[in-house]
Amino acid sequence: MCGIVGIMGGEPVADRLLDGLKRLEYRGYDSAGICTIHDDRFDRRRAPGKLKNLAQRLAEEPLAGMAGIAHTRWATHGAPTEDNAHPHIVGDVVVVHNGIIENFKPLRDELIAQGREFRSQTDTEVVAHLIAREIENGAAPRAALATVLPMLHGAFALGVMVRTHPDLLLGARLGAPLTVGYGDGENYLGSDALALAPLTQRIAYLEEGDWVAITREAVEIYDRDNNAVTRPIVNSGASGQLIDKGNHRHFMQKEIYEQPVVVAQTLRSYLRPLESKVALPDMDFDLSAIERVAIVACGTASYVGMIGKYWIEQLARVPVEVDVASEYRYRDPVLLPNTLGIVISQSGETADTLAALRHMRAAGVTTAGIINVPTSSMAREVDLLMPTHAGPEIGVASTKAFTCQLAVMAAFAANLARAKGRLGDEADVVQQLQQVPEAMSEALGHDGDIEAMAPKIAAARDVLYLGRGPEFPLALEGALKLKEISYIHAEGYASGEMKHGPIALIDEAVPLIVIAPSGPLFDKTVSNMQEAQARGAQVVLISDAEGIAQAGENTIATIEMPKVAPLIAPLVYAVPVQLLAYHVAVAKGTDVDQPRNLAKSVTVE
Ligand code: HGA
Repeated sequence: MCGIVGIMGGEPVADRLLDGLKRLEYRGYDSAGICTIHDDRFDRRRAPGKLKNLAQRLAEEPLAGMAGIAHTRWATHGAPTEDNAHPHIVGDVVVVHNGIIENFKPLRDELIAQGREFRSQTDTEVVAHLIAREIENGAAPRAALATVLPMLHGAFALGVMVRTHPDLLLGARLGAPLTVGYGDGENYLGSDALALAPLTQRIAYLEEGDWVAITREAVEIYDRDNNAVTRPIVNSGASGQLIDKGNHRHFMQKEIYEQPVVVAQTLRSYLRPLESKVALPDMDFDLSAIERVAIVACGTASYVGMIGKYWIEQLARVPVEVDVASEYRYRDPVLLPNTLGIVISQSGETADTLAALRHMRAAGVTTAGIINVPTSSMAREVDLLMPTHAGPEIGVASTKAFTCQLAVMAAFAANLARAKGRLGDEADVVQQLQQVPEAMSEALGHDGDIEAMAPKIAAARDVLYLGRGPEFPLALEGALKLKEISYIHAEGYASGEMKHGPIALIDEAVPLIVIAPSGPLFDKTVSNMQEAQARGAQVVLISDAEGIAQAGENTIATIEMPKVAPLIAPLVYAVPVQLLAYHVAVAKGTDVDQPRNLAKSVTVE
């Protein structure tokens, strides 16, 4: 979601701020802006739409100045227009904000009653007014910020500058990430280390409630009680190079193709092949004491949770419940003793999942996290971090993060099963998991077949996906992927559910994508598929050679997968499901990497 970059610099900042925004582009946004301080005045350029529009504005009217803040906005309050784009200037104060000020309405009413005028529909503008009001009443910038922060409810990362103090850059965070970068005669503020990578590798991650005063010479960090605190300065290791697409047309395609490598990389840290063991990172609690598991995640990650439920219950016989994070704490879940709470998130900053994690921790539950960004809020707050090693994922539609999360989930399920004395042949499990990268490569080998049949799906208005067992959540993932990037309406169903309603939707115009590896559930899935075929369904069957030989007749296409053990089938069958969505989107000409209305790191509730 939106990105913040700030530079208190020794050289002109506008181009570098724009570059920082480009590095945050992957998060998704719908407008952008930059404000600098120059000759004791603010100078600002903003533009709706992509960064190229802002770059164009800057080319027409360049911005001077050695200090400034910049922002990419994913609108939550007010349309993505130029007036609503950040930075917001009120009097001597300029503000950029990530998150939502939940109590903005009463604050705004109060400010309007005091005669203050608003120029945008954003919640953010109240922050600028509140700080400006303090400044007008004689407060110094730091004191003004410290007074205003406790008035704000919700989640925010803020960047603030005050015209009369051109050598000071302020920042604050609560519920949204913000980092400080340490340079040479310069210091920085950024949503993440990636944004600051060309400027510095020396990064401090602000903690919840922290605020910071940045000058060229120094960085002073304060906690929510305004005590000066130190936060460790770490080497971010983030690459200064802009991540590029290599030979691929889109980041999503590149990331789909990276999967054999990154899944192997992820599995490597969870498998000890020589000892035939599946291993988790060290933990200071006893897995064998876990009597139930509660998994919480959003979107694609929640389907990892659903697949994990099949695996954990089958292998370890430990009951699992899976919730979407936005519902979790509001349903007041019953958290029994000896529950392990697991959160799953690519960014580790997903606002709803983070809130669910905190809910579990407050209830005294031990927590674990399957997370791709090891410096993220969730990674730092869980009791047991189970990292994925997918590398930065740029495409908004998750692909490699999904399969790496699955790989970790499979390793976790096997560990829990062993701790419970129920794993059986561990060497066999290790061997199956080790086959994943190669089987994924083989699946990628069928890319051409999928590309060739994609136009048939691209013409559809609605598409249904069917799966059974662990392939049911994969059907949900297939439908979500297609919706996200091709804007075609799609739904996933447990194949046995078809005749309880969805079969009414079937006619020749509705393609039915059936995910059915041969194995114990195959015949039942095929019966459901044939019931739909009898009613005119246009079936695409994704199966192995055996399954296709048995049931591939009367389909509009078959996609052949290697024959794999049921445990690893969801990892392997994820590949054609992703490729299908990708090629359909390409055939439709949509913006694959930055689909409309979507954001990558969803830092608002
Ligand atoms: N609520 C603010 C900022 C939105 C945001 O954080 N997006 O990711 C706005 O709507 O401008």
